Amino acid sequence: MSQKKSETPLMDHNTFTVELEKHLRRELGTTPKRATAHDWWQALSLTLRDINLDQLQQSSLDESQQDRHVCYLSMEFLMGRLLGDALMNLGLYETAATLLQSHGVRISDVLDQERDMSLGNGGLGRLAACFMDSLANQNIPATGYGINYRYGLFRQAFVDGYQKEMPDVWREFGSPWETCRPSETVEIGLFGHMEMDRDGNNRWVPGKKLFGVPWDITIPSFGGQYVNRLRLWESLVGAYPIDLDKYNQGEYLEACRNLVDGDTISGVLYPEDSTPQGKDLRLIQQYFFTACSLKDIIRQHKQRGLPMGSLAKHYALQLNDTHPAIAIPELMRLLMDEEGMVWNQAWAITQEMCHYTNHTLLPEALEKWSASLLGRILPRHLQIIEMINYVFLNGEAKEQWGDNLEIIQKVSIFEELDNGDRMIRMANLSVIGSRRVNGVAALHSGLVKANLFPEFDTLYPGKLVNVTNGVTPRRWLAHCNPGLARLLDRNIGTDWRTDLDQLEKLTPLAESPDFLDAFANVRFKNKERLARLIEKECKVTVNPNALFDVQIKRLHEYKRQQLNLLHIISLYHEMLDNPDADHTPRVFVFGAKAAPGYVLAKQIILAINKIAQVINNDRRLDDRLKVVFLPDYRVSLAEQIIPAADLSEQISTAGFEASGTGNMKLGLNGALTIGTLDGANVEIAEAVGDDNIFIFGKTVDEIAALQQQGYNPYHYYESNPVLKRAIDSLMNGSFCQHKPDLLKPVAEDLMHRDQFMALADFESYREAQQEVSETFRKPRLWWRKAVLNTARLGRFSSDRSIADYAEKVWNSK
Ligand code: F58
Repeated sequence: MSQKKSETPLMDHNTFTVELEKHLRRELGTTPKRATAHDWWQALSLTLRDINLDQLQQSSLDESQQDRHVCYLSMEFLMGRLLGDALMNLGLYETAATLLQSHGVRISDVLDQERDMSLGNGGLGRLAACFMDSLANQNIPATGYGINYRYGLFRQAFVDGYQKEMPDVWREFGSPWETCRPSETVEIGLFGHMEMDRDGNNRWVPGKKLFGVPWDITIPSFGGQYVNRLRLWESLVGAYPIDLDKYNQGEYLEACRNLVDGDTISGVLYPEDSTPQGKDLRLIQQYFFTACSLKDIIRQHKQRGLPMGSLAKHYALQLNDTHPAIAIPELMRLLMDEEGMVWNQAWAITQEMCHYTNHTLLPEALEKWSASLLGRILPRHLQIIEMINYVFLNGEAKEQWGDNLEIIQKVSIFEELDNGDRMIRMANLSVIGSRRVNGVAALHSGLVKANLFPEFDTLYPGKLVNVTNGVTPRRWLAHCNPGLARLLDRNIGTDWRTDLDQLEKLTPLAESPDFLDAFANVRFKNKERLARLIEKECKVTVNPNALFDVQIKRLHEYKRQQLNLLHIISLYHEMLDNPDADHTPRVFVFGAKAAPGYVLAKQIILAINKIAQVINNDRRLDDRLKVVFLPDYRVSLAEQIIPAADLSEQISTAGFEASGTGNMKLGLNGALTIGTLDGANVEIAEAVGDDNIFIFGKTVDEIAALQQQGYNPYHYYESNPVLKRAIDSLMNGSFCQHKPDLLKPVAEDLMHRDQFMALADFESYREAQQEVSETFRKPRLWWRKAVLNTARLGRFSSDRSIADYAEKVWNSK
């Protein structure tokens, strides 16, 4: 799927200068002479936003166009910084850099002014951001719908090795990228009760009304001709935010209560990863943005003069995990209660419009809501969900399975609890109410069919499909690695930005010593840059000639940062035992946030920090081993780490990482992967070939077998002296003499529980790591593998993912 990029920028140098200065003077009240870096950042952002807004009307918002509009509903959009990417997309990067330079300002200082837009936790949110980019690049009309959180994912600092969380005030005085559209405000209801109207129909009388105000962000394609938008909802209370009676009686706090309630709904992003919290505020957030989005879609449809019966023909909803699954009963409610349709017609439209992406198999991460809670907040929706379940169980399910109670109980939307309450399984609701359900990598989608929803796969053949994730090459190669981008341009042309399969043309160059040198040189420069950042952030000096071994992702037991740590300790011991041996120098780089309530994950962070401190200060090592944990891992930090990585750690327990996308970003930039046969690693291994990746560890089947037979981590501890010594050193206070018990909880968990079987994979991991060290000592061999990684990972472009969605899921192009 290649798109032609524009040869000339949408705005010439002179107009650009005039527009930019206009923004400086009018919006910011300053002049080029007096402007601070922050002023320049704001003015540049406003100028680019304007260019995009002009194009928006001519492309995706053009009402005459017939393509099905994709509405990507997601609680999270992890956008990162927007300016650098936008300058590159609009072909104005050099123009801006030169102009700033003429005022004595460095463009990098200006780009650094931008606070990341961290409206997401991790992979799921970043995927949504990559998909928005690719939808624009595939010229598919699309809107991303989400929440305009006032506070994004917490900022992370380390205090004495402990993670400390601070609020993320990312847009204290507004963001130049966001345009408020108050005229498109919608009203939604919450709470209340059901009533019978005069015609005997059930009617919902909400107890509370809320407004959703849309804030739009433009998403340009490469070249800027095609522009989509992200529409984020902010919650506002009704017409009377302040109770003046109470206010006049001096009850100031009580008088403002409404204001506080209304504000909290879009106030904060839930900082959880992998385990959703069953809190009522989260359910209200889910309903809030979903209901606002559906109202918005229906309003636009009507504005175009189209009949309600054709809604599904013109709009496809993509539910990013089950978080927006309440869209299914909400759409039914709108079509029946507000548009007067009968059940069957409303159901046909709903099932035609909705599509659901599953991102996890972890049972504890599958969302369930208590029916009594949901019924209190959304009484009409509970009725509709009950009806959907009734029709399903007495229709399709009965036809297929008769009275087989075991299966009926499994496929039912409701799970009956012993205490009499019922839980609503949002995943079952999503499968029943959607036209397509997809997993996010081939292995994962296979497991979705075989283990998670086998009954649904039998009942609805063809409904469950796979769409392997991808990453946008504009941000994750062109923008973050300009050195490599230039090298590629010189050798294979420039089209790879919008047609990543072009990277295949690099294959013969993997045999050219000159090209390998140039490739290695780019990496070295990137490592020097990262080394400077490490020095600044961690006060640790690292050697850019060492192997940079990188693990960057959320901190979770299944991702197994603890396995990495055990290997580091074993290397440390080995170096102390054999100080004169020829060890490959390594720098271990970590970046990860732990959910604030996830105790063990935070203990693992503490352990990494404590061990880093000891190792980094041990002079006996001669600087051959360093461990750094960069604080506040986020998109803009990833952009600096990824181009400098030699080794990409993708070491989750097989069967638990649905896909991973960091694996794709690192591989694309030429890092070699050390990984298990999990998630998209399997497809990455297929693409690059067994010789160009370090695969280790138990397979999905072997993990399942081990679980079946009863996993005993202590057995591995006892029988492997290297492992035993590593764990003992955690136990006995070697890494924190002042508080010898500090790291005990991590050691004890590993020995006695080890839910994700790190110990079972330790030996195989260590062997693979030895192979890594040996290979790194043979530069020709290493760089050949690195080039082949870049050359063969073109299929992991999110442009390909979106083309797959269009074909297999939305039927849109
Ligand atoms: C991630 N899920 C998967 N969830 O773990 C990863 O393998 C995959 O590549 C990625 O999705 C994209 O498909 C993920 O990031 C969350 O962060 C949820 C946030 C809300 C609570 C539950 C977890």
